[in-house]
Amino acid sequence: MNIQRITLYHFPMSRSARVKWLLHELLDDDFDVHPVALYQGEQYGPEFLAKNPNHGVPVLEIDTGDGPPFTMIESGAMIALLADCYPDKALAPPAQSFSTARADYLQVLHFATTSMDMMLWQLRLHNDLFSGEDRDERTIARYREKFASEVEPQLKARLQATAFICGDRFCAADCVVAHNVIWARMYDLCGDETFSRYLATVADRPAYRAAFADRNQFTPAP
Ligand SMILES: N[C@@H](CCC(=O)N[C@@H](CS)C(=O)NCC(=O)O)C(=O)O
Repeated sequence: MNIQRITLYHFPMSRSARVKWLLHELLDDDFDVHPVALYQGEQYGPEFLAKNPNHGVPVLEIDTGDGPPFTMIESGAMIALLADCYPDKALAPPAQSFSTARADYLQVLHFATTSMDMMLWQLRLHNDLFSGEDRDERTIARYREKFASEVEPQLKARLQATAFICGDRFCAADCVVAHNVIWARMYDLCGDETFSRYLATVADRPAYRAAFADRNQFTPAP
């Protein structure tokens, strides 16, 4: 089955920016972006909930020209699938047989979209989105400490050894890890010079610049 057209439902700087970045890497500008007004609650409208009952972006519609488009609602799955669907772009180690490169890539990708993401989400909720009694300073302190003492050293060691997160070549996992590093910096994490160098390296990529061209439209609080 061939992919005819891809539509990404997107909000600037959010988790959909990871997918937008990878799409620019793979397809240049040859896909559609549908903005979702998260701060106005568009994600709770019936039309959006029919696409994603979890009321979040990214949502990816993959049109194969054979019936209605297939809908995806998890950024990690989108990244893994898309990188595999365009093997000529070589943004993921091939899956055909076991390789330590593939195992490491998948592990980093899933670490970034689950463990690391969970900590950043707690920071976002309690710093930017909750107010009053819902905002819990102890949760902020707990996850800041956990991120700084557990996550940062792991990422730093990798980025001191190689230019990119899984080695000397850029791969799809960089779209998630670098997005998470940008996100962490909103909370004064990942301040080390190693992360500045990493972000400067990926920021040279045209696809990165295209993906984050809308970053000025983002404000942390609704
Ligand atoms: N696990 C999902 C999480 C998606 C998610 O929570 N997206 C946020 C933006 S970063 C969102 O759209 N939130 C709006 C809401 O929950 O109402 C993924 O990574 O795709």
